[in-house]
Amino acid sequence: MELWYTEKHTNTVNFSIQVKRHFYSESSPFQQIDFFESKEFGTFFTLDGLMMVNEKDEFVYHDMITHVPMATHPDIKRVLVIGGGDGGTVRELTRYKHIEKIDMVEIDEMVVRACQKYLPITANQLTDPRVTLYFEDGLKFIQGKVAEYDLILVDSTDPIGPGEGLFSMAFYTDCFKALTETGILINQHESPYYPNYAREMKRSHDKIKKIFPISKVYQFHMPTYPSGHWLFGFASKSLDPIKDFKKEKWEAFGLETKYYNTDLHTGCFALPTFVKKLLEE
Ligand code: AAT
Repeated sequence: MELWYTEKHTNTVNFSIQVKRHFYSESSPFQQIDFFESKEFGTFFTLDGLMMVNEKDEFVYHDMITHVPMATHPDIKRVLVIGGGDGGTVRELTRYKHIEKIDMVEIDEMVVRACQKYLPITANQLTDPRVTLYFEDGLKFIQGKVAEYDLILVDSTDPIGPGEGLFSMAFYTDCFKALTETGILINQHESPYYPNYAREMKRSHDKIKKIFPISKVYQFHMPTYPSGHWLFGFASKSLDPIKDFKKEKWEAFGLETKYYNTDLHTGCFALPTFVKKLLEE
């Protein structure tokens, strides 16, 4: 008998992956957590029935959330990750030897513990001595912090459930205050393609551009997220991801990456016309 994982991408579109087994299913105080094993995508986990991370395309997301800001501001020393319980974002950050401090604030400890057990491919650097884990709501953690971080990476779920507050005006304002003068905020920015996701993309962008002098959006290809077309937001107090791009400096780090490269750094900010229109409307 064939076993299939099916996820609703819109009311009339489903996405399915054949699975070998569904081996973990628990309700945490925050969300429903499920782990599966599949032939095509290896091990993957879902939160409230939505794909978060799988072994096959996680490199796309984690390269793009990390290396774009690191190549814009190569002197980043203090970083805050909000969400990201699978550890993939932290793994990429730990590859930079000059980063001194990585705080990760994840609301759901159960996600982290399950990923350490079943997804070591992403969780394997959470024990790096520069990393401190906080199991709290990122929304609360950031309140009252002033000029503490050079980079904030919001590696969050969609704006439903515990992730909702991480798409609010109050949260983005607190992030602005928590950043240093050359600070950068990267946030999980949803997808421009299906209207149910594009609505959130637009709402998020409209808020961030009111707070940050520089506010851009960049894209990448994520096969297992709805439509495969996904975005991160790049917001900063002073640095522009294209004008201030430090190509040579980043290349001198000598990091091997599977998705990100310095051509893509500029390319990913070139948006299709329908996306530009949606963002400008
Ligand atoms: N690295 C890609 C994985 C994720 S998971 C996002 C994480 O954000 C989850 O572990 C969830 O528990 C955590 N989270 C949600 N809300 C909060 C909050 N308020 N404070 C701290 N952590 C939170 C991202 C997947 C993106 C999926 C896009 N479709």
